[in-house]
Amino acid sequence: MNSAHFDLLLVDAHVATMRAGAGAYGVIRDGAIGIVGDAIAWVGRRGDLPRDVTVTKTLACDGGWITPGLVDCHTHLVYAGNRAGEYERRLEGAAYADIAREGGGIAATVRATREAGEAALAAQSRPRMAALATEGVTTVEVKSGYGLDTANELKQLRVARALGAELGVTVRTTLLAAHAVPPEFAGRADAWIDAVCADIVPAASVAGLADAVDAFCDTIGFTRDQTRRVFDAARAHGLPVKLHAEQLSDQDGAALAAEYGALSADHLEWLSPRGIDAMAASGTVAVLLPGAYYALRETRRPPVEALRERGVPMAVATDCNPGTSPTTSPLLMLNMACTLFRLTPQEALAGMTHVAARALGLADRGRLRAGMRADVAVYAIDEPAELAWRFGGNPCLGTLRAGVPHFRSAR
Ligand code: DI6
Ligand code: FE
Repeated sequence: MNSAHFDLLLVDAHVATMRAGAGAYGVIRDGAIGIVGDAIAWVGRRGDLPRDVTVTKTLACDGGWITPGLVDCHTHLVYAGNRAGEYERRLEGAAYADIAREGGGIAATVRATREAGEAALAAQSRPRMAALATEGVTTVEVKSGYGLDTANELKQLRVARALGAELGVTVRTTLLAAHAVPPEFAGRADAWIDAVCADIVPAASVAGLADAVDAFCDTIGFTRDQTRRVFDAARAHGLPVKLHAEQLSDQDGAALAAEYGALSADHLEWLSPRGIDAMAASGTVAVLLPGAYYALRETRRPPVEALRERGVPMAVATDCNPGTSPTTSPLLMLNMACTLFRLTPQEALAGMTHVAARALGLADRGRLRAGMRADVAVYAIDEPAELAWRFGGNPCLGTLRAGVPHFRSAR
């Protein structure tokens, strides 16, 4: 038998493998993980390591916990400008709709994003992606939707991909041209959807810049029929779909998404039993976004108990965006998912690892076992539930991304 060799061996840690059927969190106490290249070659108890194993580099994890690298499966983190002034005005009583009517809100972010060159847009967005990575994120989804014309939508997607390459984070890009009606099409939403379907979806597809297509189906977004047209265009280009569904009202969007075999339906505060049935039947992931719920002071929770009962997988994400979820803390979202939405800490961590990976169509990450991509996070915590229990502060010591160590302090 050939002797085993690992390029990297992680030791001095407990491991939350998140493997199915392996008990709570798939825990292995006093574990070790052997890495070869960009993949996990071995996971088990340290005492069970192959006796003749040779190792190029051993990395000690200070008695902490190793989890799968976090997957933030819903963000709008590439944008320019900020909306803090709008936040102050809203606290003084101004309505979101009034601000929008005066040219603020999403339109303000669209103006700033259009004005920014690619370098400026990257410079403003880089700290947000870096902050996610610092808390343990190794894969992040980034949506367009603040360009709202072909050139600027593609610019957002290019910047997202470039930042991922620069920071060593996997970036999955989603075209969200059907986020709002741009000023050039004011009062002509159907004409804008025509342009999205005829020009922008094909342009993003030909450029290879979109991994999926999303839309905002709501009273202040687009109708079910308009959403269907966007989905048909995506399907014609072989792109999977996702949907901002049932955030502010019930448009039966989740069922529409399920009809198209969507990877996910996201937000879901107003999700109906019919929508739950449709998602359960199609295997569409429910992406829960407690940051937006919190920031909008919503009181209607997504139907977590019913989703759980029907076996609909639940993911948790930051929704990082300047209007309704200005956060770059995935760990705070784990806390909010439990405190506000009543997920268990284990469900929340699953929701930001393997379930989130599924919401992006990625089967090679999110659980720790041989053959998976070597994306892991290391935390200075005493037990896995601590990740959801605390809020504020960052116990992440570092990550491996495709086997490459990124640690806060030398080791
Ligand atoms: N739902 C949201 O909460 C954000 N987009 C969406 O479709 C809001 C985006 C913004 O206000 O900039
Ligand atoms: Fe969103």
